[in-house]
Amino acid sequence: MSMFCYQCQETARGTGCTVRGVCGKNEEVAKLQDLLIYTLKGIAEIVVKGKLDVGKLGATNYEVQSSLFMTITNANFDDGAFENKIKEMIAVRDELGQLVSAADLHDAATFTVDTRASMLEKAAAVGILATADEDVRSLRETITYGLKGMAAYAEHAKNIGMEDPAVNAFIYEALAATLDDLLSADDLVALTLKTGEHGVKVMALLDEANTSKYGHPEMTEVNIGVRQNPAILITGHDLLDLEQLLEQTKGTGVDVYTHGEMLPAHYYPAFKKYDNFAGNYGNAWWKQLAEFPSFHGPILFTTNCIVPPRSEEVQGRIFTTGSTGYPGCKHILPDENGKKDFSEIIALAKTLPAPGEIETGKIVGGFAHHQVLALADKVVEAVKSGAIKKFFVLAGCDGRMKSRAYYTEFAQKLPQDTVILTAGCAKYRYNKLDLGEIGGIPRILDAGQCNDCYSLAVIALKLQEAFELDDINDLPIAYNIAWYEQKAVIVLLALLYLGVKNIHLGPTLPGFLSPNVTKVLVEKFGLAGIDTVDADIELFMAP
Ligand code: SF4
Ligand code: SF3
Repeated sequence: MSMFCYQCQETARGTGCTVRGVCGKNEEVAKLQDLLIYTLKGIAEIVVKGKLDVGKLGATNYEVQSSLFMTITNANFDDGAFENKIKEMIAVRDELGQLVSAADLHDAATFTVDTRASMLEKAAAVGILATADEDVRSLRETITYGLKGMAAYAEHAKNIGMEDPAVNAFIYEALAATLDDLLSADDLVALTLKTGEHGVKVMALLDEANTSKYGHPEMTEVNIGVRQNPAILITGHDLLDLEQLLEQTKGTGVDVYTHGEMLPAHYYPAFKKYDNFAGNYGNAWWKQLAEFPSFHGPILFTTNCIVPPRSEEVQGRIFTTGSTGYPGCKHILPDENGKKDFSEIIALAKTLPAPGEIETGKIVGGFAHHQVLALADKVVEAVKSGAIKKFFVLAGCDGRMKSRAYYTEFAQKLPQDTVILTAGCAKYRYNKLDLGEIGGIPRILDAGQCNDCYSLAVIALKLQEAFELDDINDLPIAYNIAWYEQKAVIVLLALLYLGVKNIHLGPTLPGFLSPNVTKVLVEKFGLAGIDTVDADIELFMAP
């Protein structure tokens, strides 16, 4: 076996990618990612054992979090970027290591490597399978993947100037715990839930950061057709990158379109002032190979998901920034004030044709907690009158597996007196269907990006209050969540921490959940997979 990775929904045979990632990640990148994670665990060990004050670690907190973010599925395929990051983080680790006695530190906190070859050799010994016990490995990886999602959201919030000391400290605590052989499976189950608790905190933090800077998302119609100007496509989740791009393209004659998870940016009041913010082009991340050729203009990746481009023509138009990277594509770094210079992208856009039309029309979104709570009276009334029988949280990620057609069919077959609450790129499976309205409330309410699942939790908690229920599970809300990468893992853990039961997760259960860990999740939380659409709808709609 040359590599082992089972962190995403597409993992080979549902058990693990062992030769090359289904995502396109090669053996070398997989191993360098393993070693980077191991190095971060070493830093965490020093921070925890040395009782270092996390609040005084300054840039290290951000560096650790963006390193975790780099290893999320489809974020970064650049082996050179990982080699450099490992070297940087080892230097950070060794500087911190001087503050504690090396005698009782784990190998992760002291190992040395200098060349690429020595990195790969070390990586082979410290990867996922180095934990022999299947259940301990499963729990350690569940926690680590949750931390990757948490770090991604923390990084976005920090880019906008906000951080939560409790989240920063927890990331070290939990990373260090994954090295501790004395922890039992029960200890690790408890830590998994604590990861969910901090998942709620980090999503609340990012919600606060985004809404305090860009306003509360509001009901918005987004154009999905094209205009005649040259244009740039921006994708990923980072709103600060989008803001900088809009500022720099303003008045240049170059339009900006969103792709994938950047669509919800249109719902924020702050971005509506830009006349060149033209609309959304295309669908979820996995449609890149089909949709990028006809866009014609440059493409800026701010976060996952990158699909390795198949043509040199498209690759030549791709730029990356933040935690993303792709070999051969230009990576844009911020200056010391966080400003990114996108002039090269804008100049390239001016030389290229306008986007080719792939569809026309509009989609409606912007139903984050503030907007839905503004409609609360209407919603509560519709439930009381029986006009709305049930809400379905159909949030999460999209992916290329054929079996995900389930979600389109599920949305189509839901009874007319139900409403879909969505967030994340999973929405593209049904957000262009015309499902109508119930008393002025659209039957698909899109809250935003995957992190805006936080909004769905806030809405549920507010409805619980409005209906004076003791248990969140007594609400007429069912959860049928699609997952793909590790941000969905932190969203799932956050929902479990909030006490949400009977979540259905698909299209397949995570390969990293061992049979025993799955059993715990089934018994304790009623977690389930998906069946056929008809069987599931019948089950969900049963009184
Ligand atoms: Fe396989 Fe997913 Fe890991 Fe890629 S991220 S190597 S597809 S498990
Ligand atoms: Fe999608 Fe990659 Fe997860 Fe933010 S863009 S939800 S998969």
